[in-house]
Amino acid sequence: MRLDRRLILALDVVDPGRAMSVANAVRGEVDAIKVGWALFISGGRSVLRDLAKFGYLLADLRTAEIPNTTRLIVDQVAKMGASGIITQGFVGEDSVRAAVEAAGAAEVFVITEMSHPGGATFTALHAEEMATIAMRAGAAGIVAPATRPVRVKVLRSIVGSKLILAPGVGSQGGKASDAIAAGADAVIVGRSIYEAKDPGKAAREIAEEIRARA
Ligand code: OMP
Repeated sequence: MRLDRRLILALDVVDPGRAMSVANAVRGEVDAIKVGWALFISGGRSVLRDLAKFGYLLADLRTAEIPNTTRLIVDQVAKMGASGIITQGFVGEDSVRAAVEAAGAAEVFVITEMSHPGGATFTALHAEEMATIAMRAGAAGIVAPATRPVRVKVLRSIVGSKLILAPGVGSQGGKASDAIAAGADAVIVGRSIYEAKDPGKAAREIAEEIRARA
């Protein structure tokens, strides 16, 4: 993943037409577009294929499965043109490894500690182990919480030069430049961009905030 803006849009809208218009509005302002289950269920494979034409498509059809099922799912996702794929870390090393193998040329990012309050209940307790598993399995990087920059810093010490993508900015209370200062390579931002009147401007402002402190 090439990170010029250090910003990834989480395109969590359900209407495929709106998805295309937001993607157009942020063209050149974000490094990647992340698509999750909501848009995939409503728009199907074609919406993913169309969004892949905008550049780096990060498919967040996250798997939490046994290795064989993980392999089947990730293989399908990679064939839809995804450049990156997100998977859960709590499933263990064999499943994460299956995702990395099935992804082929696509990069795999492993979720460690989740950004929402509930993420502190279970995922935070094992985040270091999940980051270690991600590294052993050959992942391109991890997902870590922008809502807890101190945890990003801890996880950075485990993943070395691999990528850390940090969601939880804006609507969840995190600040983009805090996450980057703690060691994240990029932030993942959804509602603060796609719900803005001018999504392009909202994305530009977040990238500028990051740049000003870098
Ligand atoms: P906003 O809260 O609207 O900015 O969206 C955040 C995006 O990041 C959503 O697509 C979430 O599904 C995703 N996300 C988290 O918010 N927290 C996590 O711990 C992990 C993810 C993720 O893996 O993308």
